[in-house]
Amino acid sequence: MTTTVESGGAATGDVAEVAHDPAGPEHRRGRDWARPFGVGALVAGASTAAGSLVAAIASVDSPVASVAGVVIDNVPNPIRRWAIRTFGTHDKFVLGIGILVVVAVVATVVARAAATRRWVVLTAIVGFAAVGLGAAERIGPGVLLSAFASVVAAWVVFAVLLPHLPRPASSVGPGPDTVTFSIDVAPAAVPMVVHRWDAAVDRREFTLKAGALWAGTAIVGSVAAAINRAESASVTRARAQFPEIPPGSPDAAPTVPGAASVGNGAVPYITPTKDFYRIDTAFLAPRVSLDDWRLEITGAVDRPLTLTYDELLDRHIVERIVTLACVSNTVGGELVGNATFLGVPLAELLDEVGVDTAVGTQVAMTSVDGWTCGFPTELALDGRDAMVAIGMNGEPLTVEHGFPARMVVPGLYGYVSATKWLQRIELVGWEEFDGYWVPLGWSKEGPIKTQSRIDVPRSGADVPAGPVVIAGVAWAQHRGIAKVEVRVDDGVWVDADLGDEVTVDAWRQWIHRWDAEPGEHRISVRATDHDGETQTAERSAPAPDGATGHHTIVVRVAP
Ligand SMILES: Nc1nc2c(c(=O)[nH]1)N[C@H]1C(S)=C(S)[C@@H](COP(=O)(O)O)O[C@H]1N2
Ligand SMILES: [Mo]
Repeated sequence: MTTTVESGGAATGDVAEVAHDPAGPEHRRGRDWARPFGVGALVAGASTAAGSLVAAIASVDSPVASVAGVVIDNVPNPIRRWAIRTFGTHDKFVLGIGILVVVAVVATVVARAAATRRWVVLTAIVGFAAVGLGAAERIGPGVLLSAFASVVAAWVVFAVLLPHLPRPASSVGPGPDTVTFSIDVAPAAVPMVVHRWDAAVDRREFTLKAGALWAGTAIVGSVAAAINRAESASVTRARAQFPEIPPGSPDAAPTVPGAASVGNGAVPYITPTKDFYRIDTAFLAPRVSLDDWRLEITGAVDRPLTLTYDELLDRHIVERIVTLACVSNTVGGELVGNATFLGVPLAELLDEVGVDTAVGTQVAMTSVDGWTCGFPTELALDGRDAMVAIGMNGEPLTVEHGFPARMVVPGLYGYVSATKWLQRIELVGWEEFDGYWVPLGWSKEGPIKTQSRIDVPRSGADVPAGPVVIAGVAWAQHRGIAKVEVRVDDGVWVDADLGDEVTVDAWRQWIHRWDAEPGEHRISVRATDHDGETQTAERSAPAPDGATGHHTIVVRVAP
């Protein structure tokens, strides 16, 4: 910068601060939108690139992708049809561009206003971050980091370029190319400082800085795109190779009759993947490349085996409906979900390698990210549908749920069995090895406890007097649910109607029609499994082996 500061003579070096205004007369007419637009476009580009890079690394939706998702979900049908008709399969690309244009326009206005009111920038950035986060399907570290990266990028662009933006005419100093500034000095001498401003130099500086920022944006954006392409190459391949099981064959998932769902606002029988709870210790979900991935089966076995993805797919594939549950789920909590899983039966893999069952009494597993767990080998061989799963709800596993392969063992909590991003299965002695959570105070064995949950009405809801539907789910994986009962206040336990049982490995829905009387009421639920065991009322915390107690809600019935 060629700014020179000339003292009017009185100041002797105690200059505290120069009110700095290198923007020159040509930008002072209040009509120039070129530079604000230059800044606005860069803000849109840089923040999108930075957000996308972090999102790509974390395999979450970037803020722009989240907003696009919300738009797609909420756009009125006529507009949706018009967009598909007009843009065809490019509709999402056009939507992305549209979002960028909106951001650029808003940022342009902000940049212009910010010449005199710098707080506008902060407000706008906070606003953008709020919209991006508000649109996110689920807020986790990846989404937060991605939004943060966008914010930082926008802030950098503003910080670097705002000094070159036009100021309103009122701040114009005397003369065509000199500007007068006041400076604070101590002691109270009041000098005049002449700042020689050079329009050509300023233009060059603006152009250089903007060019550098665009170059950075392009690099960051290309890296993000490359990462996304790399993942989509693996996912595309997994999709292309996704096995099809003829419906009706014993390998196919059982069909879900309509009567498995009770409707009336209860959760869907099959949990959509995007709503499926996610629990793991991975700060960023590992992104596994199919080309590099191997599954090793080793330990106390006769013929250790290392499988590529293709080799795994070459084996016998089945699809089953299994309800996964997290040991950390509190009574009435949502860390439970039901999905169809497709994969290779674990028993057949163990048969192939030849397990020494006297020595290898534990199926120990390690994930790509170094997480471990283990469960008794006998449970892998007792006929249950334990599998190395590669598919969930008819698609390859998502990155969050363990792409490319995970373990699923019906009847066991996830922390002892459901290894995502599975890398190694090792047959070891029961005493020889403890999985990740065991030394941290969780039980070594983790059979799922019988549980039931009320989903409608919500606790604390106001309901009308008269007929009220109470409904929910109950689970006792691999034993199956035989009975669900509901109790209002201190009344008797009344049998609820059960949805069809699709498999003993999955939850069962239930519904009860209650004739509600005015006042505040407590509603409880309890389930009984096919072994005849009824859920205990005794409340216990999730640690060390799963919460117990009856889910109880309170509702107010209007008079
Ligand atoms: N690699 C890895 N796999 C893991 C975990 C983990 O932390 N890391 N958590 C387990 C736990 S505690 C549960 S409850 C299930 C959850 O699976 P989901 O996220 O697909 O619902 O994954 C299991 N598999
Ligand atoms: Mo869990």
